[in-house]
Amino acid sequence: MLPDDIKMADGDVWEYSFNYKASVTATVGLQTQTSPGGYLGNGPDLDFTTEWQLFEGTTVYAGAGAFALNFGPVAGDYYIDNLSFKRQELAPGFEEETTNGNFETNDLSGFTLGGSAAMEITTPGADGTGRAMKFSNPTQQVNAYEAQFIVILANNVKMAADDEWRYSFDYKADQPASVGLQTQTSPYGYLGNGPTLSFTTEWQRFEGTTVYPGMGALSFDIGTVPARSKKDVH
Ligand SMILES: [Ca+2]
Repeated sequence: MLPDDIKMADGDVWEYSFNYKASVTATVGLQTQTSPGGYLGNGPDLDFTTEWQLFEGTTVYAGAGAFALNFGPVAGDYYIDNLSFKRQELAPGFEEETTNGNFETNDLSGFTLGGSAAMEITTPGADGTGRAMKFSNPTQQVNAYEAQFIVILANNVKMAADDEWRYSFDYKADQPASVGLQTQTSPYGYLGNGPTLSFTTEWQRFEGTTVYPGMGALSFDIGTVPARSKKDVH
């Protein structure tokens, strides 16, 4: 249970970790709850063994105020230690420079498309509730940049060499795919290539701090991905 009736909120960054083991081998589902007994959704499964393991996560479950380990199906003794939940505030001087980055409103002014790409809001979001963005490539292209989902930094801001930036998002796809990120001065203005993401069918979290001087937009280039593939970011 989180103290002081704290609830996780979209836009928060939470880090949590604990050690766990059991007297038996068992898969135990982690359940997110609004408060004890108040079902919210399902978190990851833990594969308990007789050895101590460390679980570390950063996913935010909006509305969560408690977590339960559902160990009813397997009889045994379960051990947990070093349990930690930490909410990280934005550091002084950091401002949010995405518009509707959690996709919970219909304001899509911070996003645009290039080439053959399409986008639509989908449910649920990465935390099992709320909404996420789904972008797709209806027609496989020759070049990756011929289908782009573009994130535009708010307020026409551009990264500067002496800035500090932190950025993060959750992402998954309906099939494994390698997708390059392209840095842009503004939508369609090629600046350079960012990291390549290995999408899988499970939500993953990307976190970065690299500064690309001049960058005002970031595109996900999916032109060469077969047409049935869809990408979700959150
Ligand atoms: Ca969301």
